[in-house]
Amino acid sequence: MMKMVLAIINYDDAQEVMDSLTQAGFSITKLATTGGFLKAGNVTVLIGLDEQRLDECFAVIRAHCSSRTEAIPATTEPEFGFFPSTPVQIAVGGATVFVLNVERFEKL
Ligand code: 2BA
Repeated sequence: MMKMVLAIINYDDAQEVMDSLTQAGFSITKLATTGGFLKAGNVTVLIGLDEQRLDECFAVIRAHCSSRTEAIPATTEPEFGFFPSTPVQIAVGGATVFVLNVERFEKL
């Protein structure tokens, strides 16, 4: 049965992930996307594949997406004046992966 993997990947990891997926013989489509929280560019990769290759696909993504923390400036309220903001640590990297069932697949 065919599946669609939708992988949201940190911009810095995306090129390596895509190169490795292509090298492993997966067909992929890259979408330039933006995270709602950080409002920074990330990459969503669409991968249509047979479900038997799902584990292999996850292994390739996992191998090239390292989870790490990054400091982002906390938002300050203007009415309190211009105090330097304390950075907040958030987790970046890794991948957010959805697997969807494909009802029909045709190349026309
Ligand atoms: P962003 O929305 O820009 O989120 C980037 C990172 O910020 C998240 O990493 C998480 O560590 C943190 N974060 C997000 N929302 C937060 C909140 N309300 N409070 C505190 N920290 C928050 P990830 O969870 O690894 O997500 C990476 C990117 O994957 C997200 O970028 C978003 O584009 C996408 N994503 C994650 N979960 C999703 C979901 N359930 N549906 C659709 N897209 C999702």
